[in-house]
Amino acid sequence: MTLRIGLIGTGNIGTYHIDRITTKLSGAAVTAVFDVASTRAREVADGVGAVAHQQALDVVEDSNVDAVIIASPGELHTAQVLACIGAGKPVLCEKPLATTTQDALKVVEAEAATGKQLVQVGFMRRYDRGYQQIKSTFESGGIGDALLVHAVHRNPTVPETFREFMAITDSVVHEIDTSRWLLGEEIVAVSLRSGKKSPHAPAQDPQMVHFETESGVLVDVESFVNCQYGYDVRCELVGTEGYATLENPMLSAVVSSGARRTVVPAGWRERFDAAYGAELQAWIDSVPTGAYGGASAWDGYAATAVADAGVRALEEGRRVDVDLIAQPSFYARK
Ligand code: NAD
Ligand code: ISE
Repeated sequence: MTLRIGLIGTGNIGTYHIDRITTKLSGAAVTAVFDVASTRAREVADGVGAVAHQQALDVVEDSNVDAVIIASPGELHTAQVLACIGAGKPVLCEKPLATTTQDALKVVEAEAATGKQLVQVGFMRRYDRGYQQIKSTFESGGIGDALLVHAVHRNPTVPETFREFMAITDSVVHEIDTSRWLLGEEIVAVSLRSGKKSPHAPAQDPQMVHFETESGVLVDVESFVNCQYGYDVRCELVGTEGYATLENPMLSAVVSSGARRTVVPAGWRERFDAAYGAELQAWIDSVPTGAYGGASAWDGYAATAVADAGVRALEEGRRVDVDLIAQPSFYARK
């Protein structure tokens, strides 16, 4: 049976997902879309034989839509996810689940009240083979007990509208999720350091972000979103008996004149293309059973709470504790 997907937000990643569902993945078709940029939405809809609706909620309520993908700007996610929960429709929400901890909590409470998992958050790094290998090595005891995580998140450039806090809420939120997921424990405090500013950046950049986890693991993240040269994501989990490290996939290499040159991914699409595909296919396959393997609403809530603490740490120039509610039993497996 073909899963009929409605998609809200036909921008950058929304069209990337639509193209993949339509041309590369199996078991699903896009039947409805909405975007406030209505001409673009209609063009996208026409291209895949979908309906272009007048409002986001029309997508959710469309009887030809079994499940929804949300790819609109982050501040709209909560209302759109709550509408999906209200309609009893599974939803894959791009990160972040919400832009405030209070909003993320509303999603957790609404979903838990239904007694059924409907929400998955688009933290696609969980589907990257490199991250998965680090996790399986760690969980099998191959490097002992976790002590440290070193991470790097470099983007080539960001728009002029970039402000410091966005590096945390938009980019480092991925490291928040991967740290929690790899270690299997919550982050309890955040602090930040800024030093010399890149002349290419519209605001302070790079920034060093530090997390502390429940068991005392220290995580450092270099966030550098104007590095100019490409997209570079690194992660090393250091344990008591060894370490597991991410190797960026090599896209190609040229050897000439006594030197070997390899390609640095241009952006997140190139670096995580396989992960986005694996994430989407797994979600499509999971909808009929409800056994989702990706990040849950709880994970989205915890990530938002840590990001909020990070923004406060930035604004107030101090270490900030993360304020999480006790995990509802509904999310216990995760
Ligand atoms: P974008 O600006 O390219 O696309 C957002 C789209 O939403 C635009 O087409 C815009 O017109 C539309 N929109 C605005 N208001 C709307 C509304 N009220 N209802 C419906 N649509 C509306 O942004 P993007 O880069 O595609 O990012 C979208 C989301 O995806 C963000 O939350 C972002 O963080 C996330 N994202 C995730 C990844 C990842 O690696 N997982 C990568 C890129 C973006
Ligand atoms: C973007 O929104 C993403 O989620 C990418 O994965 C991330 O690397 C980038 O920094 C964000 O802007």
